[in-house]
Amino acid sequence: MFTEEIINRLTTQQTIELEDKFGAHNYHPIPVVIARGEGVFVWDVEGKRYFDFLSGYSALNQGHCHPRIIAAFIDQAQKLTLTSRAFHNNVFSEFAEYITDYFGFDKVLPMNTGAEGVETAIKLTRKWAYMKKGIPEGQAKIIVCEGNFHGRTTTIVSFSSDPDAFTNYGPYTPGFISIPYNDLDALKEALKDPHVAGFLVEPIQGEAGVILPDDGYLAKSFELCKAANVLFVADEIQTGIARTGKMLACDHEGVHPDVLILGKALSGGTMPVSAVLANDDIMLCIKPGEHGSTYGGNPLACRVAKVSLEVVKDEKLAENAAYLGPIFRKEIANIQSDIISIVRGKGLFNAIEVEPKNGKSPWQFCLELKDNGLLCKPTHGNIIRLAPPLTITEEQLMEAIGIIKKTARNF
Ligand code: IF1
Repeated sequence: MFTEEIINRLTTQQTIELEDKFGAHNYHPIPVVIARGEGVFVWDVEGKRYFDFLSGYSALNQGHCHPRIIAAFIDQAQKLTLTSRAFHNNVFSEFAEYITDYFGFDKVLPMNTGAEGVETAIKLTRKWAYMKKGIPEGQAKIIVCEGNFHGRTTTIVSFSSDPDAFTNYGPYTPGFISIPYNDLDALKEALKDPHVAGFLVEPIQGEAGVILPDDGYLAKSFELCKAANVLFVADEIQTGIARTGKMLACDHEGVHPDVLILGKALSGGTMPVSAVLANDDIMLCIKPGEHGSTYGGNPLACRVAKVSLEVVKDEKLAENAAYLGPIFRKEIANIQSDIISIVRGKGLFNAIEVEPKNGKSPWQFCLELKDNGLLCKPTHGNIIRLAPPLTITEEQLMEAIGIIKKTARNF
């Protein structure tokens, strides 16, 4: 822990007022102003410490300001940050070799945000459909699941089932078939369409509220896709990189996706880095000049991403998540409280459902958790995602569980 006083010219209230005046109102944050982060903790501008149980929506699996990641960031930032892909740089090739070996694919296409990774996977799947599967140009369809969250571009919200995500953003991009999540019969039926190119799916639906499919759903879906010559495209932007107790959530069922999308914790919460991985028969459908981005594969991102992945293995974060997850769920399930109705999750990717009480809402519950030193935020309705950095120790987890118990008792 650091001891330095947090010197801030503005108080929490002053900061929030300034943000409200000059920042777009596209979020409604929990009223806390964070000034420092270290490991599983953050401190606000008044110096109060909190457990971070959102972890930047699982971008901070390695914890805040991981020393090895920050050291690599600073070192590379002082050498070379961007060349564009108009030229080669001395970092991308090593990162490409490392990450493709790490996840078992021939090639990687580096991008920046998760949404760009999803868009890349959509374009790649369509390219493959026309060039390899022989679907007529412009007729390719991609199956998606109701309740999905894959990002916020106009194409991605075109296949969202959440009105908050798509209302008044039309006209919408065609070429997507929506089926219920965790429904193999619906997938089987949709796969009968000869123009289907791919099945884009979250192995566990995050934004929908940490919705776990039945055991075997991923493996059976993969088999159905193979039988229909359709690409299985796994969005592991939130579930990947050790969050669920395995390196990938697909690993729980031994599924090796045709296309893998990574983001968030790929850079340990330092900067946007995403990546799409696939084998040559798919990836080489995109030729030079047919896709890219200014910052995609920049040396700073590649250096940071490589170290971020090394940290996950060296510190056995997946094993830690697999060990602590069941302890967390057992402790939360045993809280004698009429407001926590259910706890579910895998590894350290968990959520609780909170019943309103005495007219107080799940939002209020999060405010009281904040007052007691733990930060999280409701997702849809009464679901609260609880996802600390995977570096959390058992002792820290028990302390955080104590905060949740105390808050539930007094709610
Ligand atoms: C927000 C949600 C989580 C994702 C999956 C792609 C992306 C995300 C499975 C796009 C991003 C973020 C976006 C952020 C809040 C957060 C979120 F609530 F929006 F849905 F985590 F559940 N695939 N999720 O979870 O990645 O472009 O953001 O880098 O937009 O408020 P991105």
